Amino acid sequence: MKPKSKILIIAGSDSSGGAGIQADIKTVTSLGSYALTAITAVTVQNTKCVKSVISIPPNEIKKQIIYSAQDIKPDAIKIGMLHSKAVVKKVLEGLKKLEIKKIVLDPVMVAKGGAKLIDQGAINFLKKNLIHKVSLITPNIPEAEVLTGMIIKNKEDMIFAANKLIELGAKNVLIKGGHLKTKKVEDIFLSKLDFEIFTSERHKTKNTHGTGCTLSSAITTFFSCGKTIKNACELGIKYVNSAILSNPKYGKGHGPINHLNSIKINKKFK
Ligand code: PXL
Repeated sequence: MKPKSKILIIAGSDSSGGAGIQADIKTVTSLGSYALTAITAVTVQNTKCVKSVISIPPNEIKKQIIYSAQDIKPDAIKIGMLHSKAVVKKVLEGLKKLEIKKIVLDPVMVAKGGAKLIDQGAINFLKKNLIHKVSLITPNIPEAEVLTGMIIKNKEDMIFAANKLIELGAKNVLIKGGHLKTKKVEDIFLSKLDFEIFTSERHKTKNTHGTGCTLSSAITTFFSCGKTIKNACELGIKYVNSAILSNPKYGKGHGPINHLNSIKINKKFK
């Protein structure tokens, strides 16, 4: 099988393998595309907590983006953890050189165990300078609250927040409803011309580490292959739900999901 498309992933490393760039690469690969990367930070963590975070020098991040992607031209870009204003700035400089149109931004802020992965300067700068340049932004509820300055308690608040993000310049918004205590999970998709609520079953498990990274990478992969951004969101949500359902129950904390759920393993390798 040949890769269907090429995706550049700009994100941080998660040593436990469940989130961050590891989740991104596994997702892109499992969905049949080729992943190239620019690593923004290295985290030391397991399923229970984040021990430490170190930054990659911002100019090295820009160089990874340009040097790799000018040689192997990506069809789309997924952006994850950008922890400082200097990093956001250099990523923007890198993106300007590449001129790729399909970009999905997951505004990563906090790890599952509560560790902060971004500083306030980066949030302000990202709001002003990055949101309007990407095709889609995929905040969860706490991230949407930070970006809009409002409290989100229900579906109506989610829709209001999505409108606020469109006012801020976002082209397409997917606010993920997993953090609300509703029976079903409702994700809100909004653009200037379109609105959709994607409803999924809520699976009772603590093993949801990396769902945000996985979803945004899955959406980027489907989008890169020619699906509309809305359809890519719907397909990405389905992939994440199957990955949660078949999670391998690894680790003592918030375990990873099963990125391989889309692959039928060749019997010869069993
Ligand atoms: O799930 C958000 C996330 C993104 N990027 C990195 C992470 C995490 C969560 O742990 O470690 C590198």
